[in-house]
Amino acid sequence: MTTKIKKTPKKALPTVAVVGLGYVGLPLAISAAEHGYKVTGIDRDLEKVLSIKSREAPYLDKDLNDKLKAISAENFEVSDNYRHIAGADIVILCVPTPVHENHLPNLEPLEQATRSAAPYLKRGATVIVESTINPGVCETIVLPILEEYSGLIPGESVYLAHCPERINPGDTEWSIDNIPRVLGALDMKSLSRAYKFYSSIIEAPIHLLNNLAEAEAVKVVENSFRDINIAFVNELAMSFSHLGIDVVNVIEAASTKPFAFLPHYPGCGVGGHCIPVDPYYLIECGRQNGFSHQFLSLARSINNRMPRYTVDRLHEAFAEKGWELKGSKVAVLGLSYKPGVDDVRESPSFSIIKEISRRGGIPVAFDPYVLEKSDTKSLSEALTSSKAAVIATAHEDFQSLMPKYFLDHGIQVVIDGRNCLPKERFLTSSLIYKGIGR
Ligand code: SAJ
Repeated sequence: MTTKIKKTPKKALPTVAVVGLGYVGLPLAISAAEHGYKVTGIDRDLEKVLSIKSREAPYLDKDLNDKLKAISAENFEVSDNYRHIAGADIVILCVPTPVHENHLPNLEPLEQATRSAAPYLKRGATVIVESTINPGVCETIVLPILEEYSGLIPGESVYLAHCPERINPGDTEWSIDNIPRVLGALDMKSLSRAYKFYSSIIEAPIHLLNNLAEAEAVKVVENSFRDINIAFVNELAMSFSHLGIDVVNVIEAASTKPFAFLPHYPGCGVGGHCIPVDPYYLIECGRQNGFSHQFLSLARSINNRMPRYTVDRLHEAFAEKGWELKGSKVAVLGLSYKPGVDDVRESPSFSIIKEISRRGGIPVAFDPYVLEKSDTKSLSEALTSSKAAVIATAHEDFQSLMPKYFLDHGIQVVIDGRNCLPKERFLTSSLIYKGIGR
């Protein structure tokens, strides 16, 4: 007699909707699809949606492109219409949280995404915010919108958690799979639902916090920590240049201390959608709650000053040559905010370009990763027409340049805004070489 073993039907995985398919949302959507979830990706940028539909990553990331191509259509659909999230068990908001020109937080994209998603939320859905926000945003901004536009009751028919993103664009070692995460939520039910999802797609530990505000605080603290440390070495760079001390040598020497020192490096400025942005969320949050973050604000002003300081170095070099910056062409090498990426958000390169123009110079920009915003189609072309070159992004293509290459193109001044060139080789050449703090 054979006993039929009744197979308990495998409980279908929750369905997932990811709103915002940029550096954060797209890797997350792909990872969830790879782990068997049925994922709907939403983005208001139709071009991006069509690119992803055709299985082409909308930004430079080879690894992601390969993963995207391997995802089946039934596991990952994309749309620019929020009605496609209807029925999703989990809805994850991964939209940008930038700052306005005046550095005040701009929560409009998050508010808009929440307003657009809320009417399509099913009863019992779990909403997770991955966007970087300051303490209090979930409680005072996201929750009221959810309640008003979905008609659902937080903690009863809709759940909310915050799991701040920790994507490091261009990093091949740390990816969404192995970066530890932190998670806070409205209540235990929200926490356990969100934890179940993340622990099913992430191999790394997930650190649970007591509430939404603690989780919101973690990310802005992480990135403010980085910003103040960069400001510290930028200030040292400006100070040590008066003492003839190479600050990079000092930092590298200090790094030999096996504890209680974490190296950061000076440069022509702090770009990206995280580091120069997140501290302003904490500064404004403090201000609204009666506290003035003087230290964070000072660090921001030091880092914001570095593009101008870089052009000061250029001006010094021109003075040494007896040249006028006014009317002179200057090649600005690098537009993206860090090496190996095509992301120009908050890039200091544009402040350098603006400052050169303000002083009457003629900037000629070139970035092999950002050709559409470059003034020339090649490095050689950018150098040929210029008297000087400023390295603003430490792309690999630039790090290998030697003095002869510059001299052969008529360049006699090199300002190394990322201290990425072999200083000794340049100092022994006929070029004037100046770094940032070296
Ligand atoms: N920078 C310096 N000196 C430094 C480090 C960075 O001037 O010592 C400048 C870079 O040139 C760049 C900007 O700061 O213009 C930001 O550089 P970043 O390496 O911090 O790159 P991001 O913005 O991609 O930061 C991300 C962040 N990840 C998340 O927010 C999830 C950040 O938390 C990480 O610490 C960082 O990657 C990292 O460690 O690479």
